[in-house]
Amino acid sequence: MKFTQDSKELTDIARELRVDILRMLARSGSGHTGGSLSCIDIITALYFSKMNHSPHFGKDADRDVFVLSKGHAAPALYVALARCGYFDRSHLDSLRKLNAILSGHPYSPSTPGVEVSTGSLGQGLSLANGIALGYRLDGKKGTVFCMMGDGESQEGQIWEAAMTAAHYKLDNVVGIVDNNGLQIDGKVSDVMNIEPIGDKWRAFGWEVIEIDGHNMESIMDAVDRAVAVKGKPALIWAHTVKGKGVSFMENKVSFHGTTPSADELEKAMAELAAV
Ligand SMILES: Cc1ncc(C[n+]2csc(CCOP(=O)(O)OP(=O)(O)O)c2C)c(N)n1
Repeated sequence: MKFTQDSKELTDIARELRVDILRMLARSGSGHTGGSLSCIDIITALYFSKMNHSPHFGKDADRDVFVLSKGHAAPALYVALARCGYFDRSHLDSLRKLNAILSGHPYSPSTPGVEVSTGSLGQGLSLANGIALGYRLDGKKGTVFCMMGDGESQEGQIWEAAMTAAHYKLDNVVGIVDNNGLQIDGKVSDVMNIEPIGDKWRAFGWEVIEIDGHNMESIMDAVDRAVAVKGKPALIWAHTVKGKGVSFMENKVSFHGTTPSADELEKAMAELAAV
């Protein structure tokens, strides 16, 4: 695994991970494309630049922890973990297959590097809070990053957890909202509007940092700023595009839970190769 602070290099890694995501989803024929592509730049910045982690760390190390609360975007996590050496890349060929180590949603007992099982929307931030409180009790230094969806932010448990993190002044928790504007069957603003989302998190006692979630320099700067916040939790409110990186998938709700056909994969590969 290589760590880098170079945003151009990270952008290249993110593009390669997009290729891995699309190939694994096309092969599987089942899984979530749009929301995996929208969060991959942020996951790249965390796993290849900002998080203190390694497949060789023991569970009791002072490591940073990543919780993918929007668990349906598991492909984005899996390609990063594979490239970081948590498991062999050949496993990417068996996503969602019987007895495979890569389930449709992160399942910690079977996948090395997956810290907690997630996918029932709304629960990840509560898990992150619990890990962060444990870290505080144990005097550990790591930060717990929790990636949520904007559609997921309609879940009440998110807001209970937002209160909890602020109440306990969990400055070792960093929330990230992958704000791509779409959910399973339409616009988030039509299904159940969550705006003004930044004001809501602020009112719950969080520091809020608003960014373009596809600009690598902004992402890296936001992570540094969020980790540096003291006395309260921080939220990175990241504006993203569902299906980002493949023109005919961008902002298409139909690609929420569908995978590329052979033709679509070929077109997507050509686009990504041309970048
Ligand atoms: C409790 C629960 N209800 C419903 C679902 C089914 N589901 C999976 S993804 C999704 C939409 C999530 O939207 P968002 O958080 O915006 O995800 P993204 O656009 O980033 O893919 C839903 C309703 C679920 N996984 N968990």
